[in-house]
Amino acid sequence: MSDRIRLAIQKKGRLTESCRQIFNNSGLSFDEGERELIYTVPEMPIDLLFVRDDDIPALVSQGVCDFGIVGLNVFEETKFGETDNFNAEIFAKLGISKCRLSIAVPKNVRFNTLDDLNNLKIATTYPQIVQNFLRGKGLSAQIVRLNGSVEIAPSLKLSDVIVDIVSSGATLKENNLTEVMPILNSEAVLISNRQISDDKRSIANNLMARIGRALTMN
Ligand code: PRT
Ligand code: ZN
Repeated sequence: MSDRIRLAIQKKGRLTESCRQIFNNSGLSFDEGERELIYTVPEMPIDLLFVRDDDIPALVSQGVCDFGIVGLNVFEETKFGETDNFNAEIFAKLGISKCRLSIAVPKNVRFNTLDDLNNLKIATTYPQIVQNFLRGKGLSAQIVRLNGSVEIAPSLKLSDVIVDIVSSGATLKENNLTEVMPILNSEAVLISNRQISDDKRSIANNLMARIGRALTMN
């Protein structure tokens, strides 16, 4: 078997450090060198491609990479946005980088039931997930898409409420926002192209077996 798998990893961010720890704890080298786009893992038939996390689902869907490690939030957002030709699926949940995508409201906004969202402006980096959630609940609201600093949208009058990633809750607190409801529980997931060969699938299974202990230690 001469196949190698190409695995997309976040170049610089929260998932990069977690991935490095898991690889190193499993006896696998990991180096997202500044010069090289692709890193050849010497201990296993795996090549790492370092990219922005938002690009990972599409790279896997298009078959540029066989696998990728990405937050479920980013995977779902891309999947809902590309319903027709989306060709990636979850291979394994990794149980790390846990967080939730939640609705949060400022003190001046009354929120007792989900119906209170009707006709409000919601700022978020995840418009597809929010739209899908609203549709499922029979609600309609205006979505304002922001790429960052979503938590300041209500104070700038850009929106009434927000839907954003929450971990400890400190960011919401600093911005006088109250978390009222999670709409997605997220964690890092290993995703794969739907048409990978059995040989490549078997390499990924070997990788999961090898990193399994490091994942439970995390
Ligand atoms: O540059 P690139 O596009 O690759 O990275 P990025 O800036 O888009 O992503 P990054 O590195 O911030 O996060 C990568 C993934 O980590 C996310 O997609 C999530 O799946 C996961 N993750 C886990 C988080 C958090 N925890 C988290 N706390 N992602 C973001 N946050 C941010 C959140 O947006 C908010 O601003 O942290 C703040 C809230 O944290 P608390 O602890 O104050 O609640
Ligand atoms: Zn990103």
